[in-house]
Amino acid sequence: MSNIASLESELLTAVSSAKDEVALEAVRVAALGKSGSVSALLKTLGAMTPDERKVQGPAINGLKDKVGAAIAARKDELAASALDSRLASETVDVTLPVREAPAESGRVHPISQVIDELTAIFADMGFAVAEGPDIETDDYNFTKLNFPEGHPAREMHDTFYFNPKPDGSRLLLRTHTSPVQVRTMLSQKPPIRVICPGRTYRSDSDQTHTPMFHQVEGLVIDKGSHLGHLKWILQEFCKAFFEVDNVNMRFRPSFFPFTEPSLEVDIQCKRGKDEIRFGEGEDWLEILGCGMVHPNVLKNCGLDPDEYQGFAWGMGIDRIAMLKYGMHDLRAFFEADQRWLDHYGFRPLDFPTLAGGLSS
Ligand code: 2NL
Repeated sequence: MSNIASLESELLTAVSSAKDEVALEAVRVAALGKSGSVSALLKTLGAMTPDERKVQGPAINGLKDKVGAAIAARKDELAASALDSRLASETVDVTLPVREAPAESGRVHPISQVIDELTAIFADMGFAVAEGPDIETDDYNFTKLNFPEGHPAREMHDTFYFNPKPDGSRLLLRTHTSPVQVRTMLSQKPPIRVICPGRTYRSDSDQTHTPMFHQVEGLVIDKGSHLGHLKWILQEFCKAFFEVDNVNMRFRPSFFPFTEPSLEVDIQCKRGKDEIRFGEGEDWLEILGCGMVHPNVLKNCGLDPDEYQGFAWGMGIDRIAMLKYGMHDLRAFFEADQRWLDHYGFRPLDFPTLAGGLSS
């Protein structure tokens, strides 16, 4: 066998037995590299006679091309089998459950959920949301709301007071959200349609009362606002919030210093062992207080009671949240127990909307 023929069979065997791309590259360098065996043969052409070169030239170049082609083919083969083994080992199990993204694993507290729900309902009726500070003045929390100085009605609210200032005035934690409406009347011109959800504070603590709780109040001021409007708004609210087609409501006379007349509102319900249903039954459940804004309050807030009249209502958020979502112990709301929140909390990206469903 000639030199060339034996080198060829040696190189082709080395190429076909190269196990990976690194081994194949070593074969290439040993054959076609600068000091490779094929390159060495090519260099011998220069010293040959023209007749020898005519024969050896095509033979050596043929060897170079053949080995080059074999290396390229083996390279493709190795790349394909490397891909095959990756495809075989790196599988994705598409039947595994989707892992929750961190942004979705948190939960919305039921109070926040209920505030979002009632905001959606009242926004649909044209109400804006107003907010104010938790720390208030005696003037905004009581005096402007027609609680006269030294009047027993002030004692009805177990107020948390701060230490008096040198001038004798005392700040306090607001006992209701009404000061937000006072601020709204003082800073905006009628017509006014606002709801004021937020934290309120009273020094009271037992099974059904926590020192901090949540209220939502509503206020409408215009030239012709009357109790008929108020009844319609409350009825629509109750139907939407409790997600029933019909509610029966009962309006009973009551007293609040800031409204005249004042009314308390019950909705008809059926109490079961572990649930309460609205729109049926013979029981009554008190859910809110309301009335026509007292002329003194309008005056105190810069409005002429001969030109404007309005109505307002107030409702406990914690209680309606418990009613709607079947939570029995008010205190669990504020214990920040992760297990309670995992159970009763809401998914963060499910925003309540009237069209999409409030509690879905
Ligand atoms: C209740 C009763 C009520 C209001 C709140 C109000 C606010 C202004 C003027 C007049 Cl600025 N009224 N708010 C009116 C009636 C009742 O709350 O039982 N809340 C839990």
